[in-house]
Amino acid sequence: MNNQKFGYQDDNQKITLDFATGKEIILNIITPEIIEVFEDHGCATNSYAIEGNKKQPTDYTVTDRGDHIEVQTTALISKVYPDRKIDFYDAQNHPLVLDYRGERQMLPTDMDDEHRNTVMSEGHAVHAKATPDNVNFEILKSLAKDEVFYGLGGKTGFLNKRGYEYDNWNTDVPVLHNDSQTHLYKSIPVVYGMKNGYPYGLFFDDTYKSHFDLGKESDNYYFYSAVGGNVDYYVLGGQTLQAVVANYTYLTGRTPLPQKWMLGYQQSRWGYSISDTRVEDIADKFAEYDLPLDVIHLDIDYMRGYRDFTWDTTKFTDPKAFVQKMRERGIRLMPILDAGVKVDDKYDIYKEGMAKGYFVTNPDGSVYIGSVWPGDSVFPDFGNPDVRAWWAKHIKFFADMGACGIWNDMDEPANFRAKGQLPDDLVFHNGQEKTTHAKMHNVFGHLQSQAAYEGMKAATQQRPYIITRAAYAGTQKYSTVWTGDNAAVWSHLQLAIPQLNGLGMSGFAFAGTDIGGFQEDTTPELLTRWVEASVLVPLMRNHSILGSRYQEPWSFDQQTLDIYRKYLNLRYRLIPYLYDQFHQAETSGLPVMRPLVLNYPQDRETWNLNDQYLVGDNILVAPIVNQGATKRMVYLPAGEWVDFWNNTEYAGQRYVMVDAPLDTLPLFVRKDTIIPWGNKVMHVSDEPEKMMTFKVYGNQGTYCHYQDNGQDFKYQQGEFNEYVINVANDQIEVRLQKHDFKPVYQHIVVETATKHAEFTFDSESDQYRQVETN
Ligand code: MIG
Repeated sequence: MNNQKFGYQDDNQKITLDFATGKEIILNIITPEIIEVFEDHGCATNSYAIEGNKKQPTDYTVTDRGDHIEVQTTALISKVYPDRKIDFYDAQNHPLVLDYRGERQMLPTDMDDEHRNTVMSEGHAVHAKATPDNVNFEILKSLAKDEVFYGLGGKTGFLNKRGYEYDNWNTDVPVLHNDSQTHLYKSIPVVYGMKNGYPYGLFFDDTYKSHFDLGKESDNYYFYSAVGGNVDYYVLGGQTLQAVVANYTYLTGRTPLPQKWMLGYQQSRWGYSISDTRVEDIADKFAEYDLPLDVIHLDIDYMRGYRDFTWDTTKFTDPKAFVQKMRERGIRLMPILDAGVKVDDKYDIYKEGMAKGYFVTNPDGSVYIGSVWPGDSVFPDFGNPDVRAWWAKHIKFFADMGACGIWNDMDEPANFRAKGQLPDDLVFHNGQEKTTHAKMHNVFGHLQSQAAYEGMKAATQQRPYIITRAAYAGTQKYSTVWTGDNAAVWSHLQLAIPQLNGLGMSGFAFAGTDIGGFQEDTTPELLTRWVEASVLVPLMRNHSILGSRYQEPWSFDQQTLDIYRKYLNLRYRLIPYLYDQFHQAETSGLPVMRPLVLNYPQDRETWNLNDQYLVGDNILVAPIVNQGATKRMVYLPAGEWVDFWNNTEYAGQRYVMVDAPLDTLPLFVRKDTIIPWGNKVMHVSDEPEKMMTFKVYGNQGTYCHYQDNGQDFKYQQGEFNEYVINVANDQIEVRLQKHDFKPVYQHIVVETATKHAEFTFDSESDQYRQVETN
């Protein structure tokens, strides 16, 4: 080295690089495919996204190449230069993530102060530009001509994020979500790229407000900046885009297997919970109209004056008995819980929290008072582990009531004062240390969800059902998510697909949108197309705002009701398939619902497909998302595909035009695939199913089907069954490959295009006997 100061120390997968100027940079080798880049800016280094030690013993070399230092694993090569630039390549030397050698060229603006005021006086928004002087650091990476971007959680816009800028700052956005909103309720700072077709990921583990510009400002670079925190990002490698996503979920955690009924249909509306009779009326209507249902959600009205952990007994005479009564009808109740706690000296939660110092304070030490539904409200300091334990303990109130889970809302946190936010300088805990709201804001919902998850788990020993609106990277370990207050407009049905695919790529295998649209008045056609589009969306919930036109399945005409019922029935038939996918997702770390690019990254046609999705590898959904459309173009990727409705076979890697009258969702199954086909039911039962059907699409196939008790954690001790169905050369085989969950299907039916084969369980041999074929 000609420059003496440029050098490194190598300490057990941690390579510390020294430069002539500036701070040291640490390359931390987590696995062969994951390298962390760290530069200390004096901030706490604990992570809320990554739990436990993810570092695996990894072979690597560090070599001084004269003009640069090279750190190499079997999968990644990083080259560090004396001018502090770092470049990452895959093992074949394909460039993945290269520092940009140049300065930012801000977009020209013709705006001066005077004109800014003129423009704003009419009500136009004038966005502040991200500039180097209002952030702590910027990281610029070079951009290739064909580079595409995915991920970032549930941001607005299309699937491919190239050409847009985004912020990470959890925000309640009660107005129409459109492409110009750079941030909504969640901040998931992971971005996946493909450079010349080679995949990589970048995860910036920083909870402070941050910004991505993914080729909006320039065709030559993209950049990330943040207003606080350390430079701390992970370069994710992997042979395929799937491997890169799996590396991200390895780091931040995987969506746990849900209870099976969570995959059932759910009905919600702000206003149902004004009384037990109103809720019961909804349940009655589902029965009357022969519509399956698993959960009714209770919005804020069930509470006593919007106080958390209370139930208004003037509206619900005996809440516990009521929950039980509904449960006996096969319906579970899911209460909402808000972040803000009512200021009220006669309210135990407030009193306890005040006495223990559990609420967020102003810099002068006084408790900060904001405003939410209950009026003056205080905010739990969820960064303090004692506060989480306290909150978790109170969650038992709902568990004892028999509630099926917790729906966390307003946990950005939202505030009706201070422009909808909490002030940046409020005092929070980060573990035992004190810090500010600016640091803890983006993990508020994450930590509230963690507390709810832990409280429910301790109280019930079952897999908790938590839904949250706000989230950070890693929240998927604790909670499912919905995309917040969408609206009953066609553009939001269109938005739902890239949004949910983006969430899936960002670790959230369990997500959904408000079917029908939350705000504004839906139409029969929009509602119909929305329920069709959601038939395989993991979280299937219809929800709407108080005062909007009713959008229960029976709210319109007979045709709307009949089509709605058709898709709810289809959903329940496919729950075993979805459940199998969730079981796989927990080990693979891949989403259940996914964009085609995740499975076919080599096929450029998939790079910008916004209106289709895959469920696992074998089902392709291509919903109608335009008013009046009764046909659409569907892209079928490589392989052969079978039309679910009429068995027409198509060769893939081409577009096909398909008919889609109002009652038809274009749906395709990969040829030579077996799909489990559940029984026709009105609710997911607590009792194990006695029979299962498997349908063969094409002429052959093999499938492994998973079964457990659908409720608790015993499956983690191996208490589950695996059935292998094999169809080849006209032979049909059913094999119980693993039998550690006691109940088994007594009957199994396998249906091919021409045959119907029945099997019964023989307990003596612990296997199936074919009893009939026709
Ligand atoms: O908009 O609790 O996103 O699902 O119905 C006000 C009332 C607050 C926002 C949630 C929405 C819920 C509503 N809440």
